[in-house]
Amino acid sequence: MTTSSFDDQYEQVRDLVRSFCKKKVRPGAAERDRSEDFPAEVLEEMGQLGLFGIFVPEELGGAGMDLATYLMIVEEVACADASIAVTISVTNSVCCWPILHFGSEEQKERYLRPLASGQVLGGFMLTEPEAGSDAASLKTRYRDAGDAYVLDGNKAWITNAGVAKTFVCMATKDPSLGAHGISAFILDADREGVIVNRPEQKMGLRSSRTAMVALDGVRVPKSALLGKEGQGFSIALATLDHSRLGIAAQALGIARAAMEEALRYARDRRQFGRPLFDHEAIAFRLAEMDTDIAAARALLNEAAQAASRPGRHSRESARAKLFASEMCNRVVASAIQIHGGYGYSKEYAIERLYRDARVTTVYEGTSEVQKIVISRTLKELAQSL
Ligand code: COS
Repeated sequence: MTTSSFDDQYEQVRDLVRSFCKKKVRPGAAERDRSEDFPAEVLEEMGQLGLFGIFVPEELGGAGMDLATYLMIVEEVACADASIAVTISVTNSVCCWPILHFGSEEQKERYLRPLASGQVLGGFMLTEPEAGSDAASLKTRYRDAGDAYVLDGNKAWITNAGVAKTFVCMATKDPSLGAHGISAFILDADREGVIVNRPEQKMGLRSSRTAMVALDGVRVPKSALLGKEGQGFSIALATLDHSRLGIAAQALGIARAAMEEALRYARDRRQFGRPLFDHEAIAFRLAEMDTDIAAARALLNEAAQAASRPGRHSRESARAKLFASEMCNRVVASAIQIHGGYGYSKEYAIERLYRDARVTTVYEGTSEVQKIVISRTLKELAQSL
């Protein structure tokens, strides 16, 4: 494909997703935030548009699009409803992506087709009650039972739990082996012993589902092993290097929505005889927000380019996720400030955006974890000087 036909395709997809979001996603976002209703119907339509198998090749039923297009889609959807964006990004990034990159041909054929069609949602089970940032200390065990593996343990903060059918799940053969004892499995949620707790009551992203999942003697066939035995932690971290870009894109989308709300308010609200926009304190704050958003976009583009080349891109992904998520929280806080007292009211969309933004510096690796990842690469760099 030539560059211009590629650009044309990118713009066509963006226009399609933007117009879908305007008609079908944004209008119900505030109500879903209140009711915590899971948007099954909207997601079904998004599945028909191919938004759940964005990188899955066309021959496996996916949309066969590239990373830049994926990030643009997540940003557009997050700008309309961040809860829906996370449901999409989790299915694409932490479920389809590792199956596509580490799965056997049989696993790809069996799992990617239904995921890409949108009939089946996906998820990722790494975090546990006692293993958050220190993911390698996970305790969910697997044992070899001859013709099957048997999984036992508890997984926490599992996005799409209760609504997804396919999970990539990390478990250890023996916690004393550390990272090297961990293997990855493809887990069907309807297997006996998979027990989904009641959904978490969250501050934001309230119409996305998150729950704790207990694995009680869950038997999975030997063919459920993803990659090689002992490769699970590496698969998890490579997946996170990739998926953190989706969270950066989600943060950009939320920040863009906050910027739009702030601009509208600054245009329409008058104080001291003129629109807020004509007060330098407000105009300069808007200028800083605009610059912050543009800087996050530039870092995300750089990280997406690095991710499209062979080799690890941990530092670039961590930088993009760190900056975009912190930026998003700064921008929504500024937008609240511009709204004054009205920003504190549920009557205004900015109140939801403020809550939705908060988790972006926490999930898929806290800002502190991103700094660990970046500073480790800097240490290697320092040693090579
Ligand atoms: N890609 C592939 N493999 C990687 C990797 C990457 N980006 N980073 C590390 N690995 C491999 C390492 O090569 C190492 O294997 P070797 O010993 O054979 O070299 C192994 O994985 C362990 O790596 P490391 O020693 O760096 O692991 P740590 O326990 O120190 O990891 C961090 C530390 C903080 C980076 C990791 O635990 C992490 O990212 N935590 C956050 C988890 C997270 O984001 N959770 C959210 C889940 S989704 S809501």
